[in-house]
Amino acid sequence: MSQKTVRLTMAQAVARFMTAQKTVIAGETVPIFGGVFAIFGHGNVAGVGEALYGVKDTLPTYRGQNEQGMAHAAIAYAKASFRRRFMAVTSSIGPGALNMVTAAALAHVNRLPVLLLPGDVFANRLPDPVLQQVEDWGDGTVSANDCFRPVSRYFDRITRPEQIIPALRRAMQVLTDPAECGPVTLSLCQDVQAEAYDYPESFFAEKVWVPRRIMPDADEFATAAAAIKLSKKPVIIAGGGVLYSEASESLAAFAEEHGIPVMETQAGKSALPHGHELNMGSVGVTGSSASNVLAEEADVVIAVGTRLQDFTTGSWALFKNEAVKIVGLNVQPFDAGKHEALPLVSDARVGLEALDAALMGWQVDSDWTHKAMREKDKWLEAADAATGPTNAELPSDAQVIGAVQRARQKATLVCAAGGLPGELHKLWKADAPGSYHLEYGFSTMGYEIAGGLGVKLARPEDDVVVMVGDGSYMMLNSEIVSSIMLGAKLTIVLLDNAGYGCINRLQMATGGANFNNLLKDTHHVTLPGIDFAAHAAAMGAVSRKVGSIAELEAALAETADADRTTVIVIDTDPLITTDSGGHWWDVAVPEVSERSAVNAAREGYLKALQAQRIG
Ligand SMILES: Cc1ncc(C[n+]2csc(CCOP(=O)(O)OP(=O)(O)O)c2C)c(N)n1
Ligand SMILES: [Mg+2]
Repeated sequence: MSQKTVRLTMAQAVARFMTAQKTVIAGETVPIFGGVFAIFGHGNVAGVGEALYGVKDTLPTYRGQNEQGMAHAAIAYAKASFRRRFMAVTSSIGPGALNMVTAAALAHVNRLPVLLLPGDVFANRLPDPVLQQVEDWGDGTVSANDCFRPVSRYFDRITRPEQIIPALRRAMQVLTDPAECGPVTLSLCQDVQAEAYDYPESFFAEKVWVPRRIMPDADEFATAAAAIKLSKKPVIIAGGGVLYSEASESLAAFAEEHGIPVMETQAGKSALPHGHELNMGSVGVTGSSASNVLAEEADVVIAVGTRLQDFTTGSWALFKNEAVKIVGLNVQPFDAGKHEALPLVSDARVGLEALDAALMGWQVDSDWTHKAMREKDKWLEAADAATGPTNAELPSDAQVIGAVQRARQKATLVCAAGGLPGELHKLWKADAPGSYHLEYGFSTMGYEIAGGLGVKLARPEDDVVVMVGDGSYMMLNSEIVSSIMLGAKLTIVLLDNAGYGCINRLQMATGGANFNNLLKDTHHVTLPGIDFAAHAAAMGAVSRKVGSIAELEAALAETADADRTTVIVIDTDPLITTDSGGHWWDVAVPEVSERSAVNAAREGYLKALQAQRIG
């Protein structure tokens, strides 16, 4: 067979292949790769670097400051694009590569596509050991990049140039599959990046990827529909899958037609507008009182596109109805069948629309729907009380959230770790689908600012507001520089409570002494007094420190039109959180301790465990 070929290096083949992959967004064919984040070193500068230069006008390369940060940005880009578009990230070998492992795990947990292209050691092994090579004297095939295996959906090491052909094909299948999607790692041996091969021209033909919408199985569907029809007190839990399937309208129609209240996970929040009368808000450990009261009584829980992690299920103690049945509507069978659920493997939109049609004419008893609406009103009153203006010298996180919400009503909010996610889950009023972007699958400190950059690249028109604690800021803030370089303006609101407030509270709740969380409780010779505004200014950001909620609102209004990333710092109280709503969370308390507070907490813990549904 005489196929037309083109002689390219393996790295050039990777770059060229990426430029040929397309998708359709709003009727327009666009590149499926939004770009490549790159930090070069040995192991990628000569091979991948040369290849990316060659395609820079069609596939832009962005220089980040830290490999983990770049990968966070790339992953956030995919999440903000509802997984319809994604990015690649390339690193040198050794430390550069391993800096991406945490991000790979983040993408794995959150089911988000990203193509990781770390450099690897020489396939020919002749110059071994090279700089930054982890030598394994028991196994010649192992390199540092094997760390990516458990946190990649697909991993391959490319030791011959032609291997990249099946590897990239498999990579695209995984990146675009709604059930399998997650991080793909192609570990590119540095000598092989530079080796040439006669690649078939057809390998670089344009390919347009359209999302696959999985239809339900007839038997599973009949069982699920029958269970819902028999229910008296059904609820819907909307997870991230609702957003990725762009199923908000179908969800609203289904809930309205049948009178079923909807509650949202962290990844699912903004599936319905907060003002929708059937949107009960957050559910679970950081749930609204409305959601949690209903979830306790529910006889059928229609779990749509959710992993049902412990924050959603209150560590499986939330659903108190003995007869409760879960219907697991999910593209991924692994999730659909969790906890004795009746699995309904399907795309969320297709599944909801099919259920709607099958249940046409059936409505839940209106008492249940009215109860939901009353509970929602009660919750809104409590939430408004928590977020209202204040003159307090040290405001709460909730009061800062209220100020941000009042000043930037249309903001797209980004956050990941600390005390803020719980407060935002309860209190942030999200409107448009995707306007609430929480990384709470892995809850990675340091995702916030880098993630904000990815969101802004994916949605340049959005007013992207990042809320971040002092601890997360200290862990990873350097992509502020990238955001300024790229003209990707972020508004960063930094809540400085001088330490790890949420872990300090958790420590107290489990009977622990205040120890090693707030800066004042750490072993130190000098107590740090970090000037965050000066730090951000030094990186080129517009920055200021404000002394009150009123000043914060004014600063947010004033900087709305700033031409670059802006950091606004406010001191907050580390001890206050919103009492209303919420649910127990399983955190194991020591069985024996010399501290009486720990013993008391242990007693409470054992009682709480009795409510846990095992299965
Ligand atoms: C990378 C990483 N390390 C550790 C943790 C555990 N952890 C969760 S929140 C937190 C403290 C966050 O501090 P800060 O950002 O100041 O927020 P605060 O708790 O004060 O609201 C820690 C240590 C984590 N989630 N991620
Ligand atoms: Mg803090």
